[in-house]
Amino acid sequence: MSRSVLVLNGPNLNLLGRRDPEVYGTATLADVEASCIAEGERLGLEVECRQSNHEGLLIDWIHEAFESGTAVVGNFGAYTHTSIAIMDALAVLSAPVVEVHISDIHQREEFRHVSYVGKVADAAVIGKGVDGYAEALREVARMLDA
Ligand code: CA2
Repeated sequence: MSRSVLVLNGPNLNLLGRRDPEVYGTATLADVEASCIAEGERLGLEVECRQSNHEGLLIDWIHEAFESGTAVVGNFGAYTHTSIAIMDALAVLSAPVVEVHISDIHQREEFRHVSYVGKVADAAVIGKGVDGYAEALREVARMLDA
């Protein structure tokens, strides 16, 4: 199976490190993406990182992953709780899909407790801060090596 992984970040995550540090920490998206590339190198994964505030573009990128057999590590931001379209796009992937949330969505407002992404992901790393992305990549490597 391919060892490529697409790390997708959804709406507002481009603002990481610039607002709400008590919830999301002080690392920027660039810091997170650099740590994903470094963890990928350690794990022998070819990692590419992208961020969009647009649901349709995220779906187009998931379709690209589908066509190329690429695994997805995704923090789809608030679309996690609303987007049946993203869930449907992820559902057809045969490569691993791991959901990430920086904060613990289950300890926050009730509307964040539902995850459509979680209904189709193979694993989830929730509430571990930005270190959760590296953990999700290790989870992908474990699944590919199994
Ligand atoms: O905890 C997470 O990773 C979330 O996916 C982040 C989303 C939120 O809607 C989800 O419920 C949980 C929000 C991302 C907002 O991103 C910001 C980052 C820094 C500053 C302001 C917003």
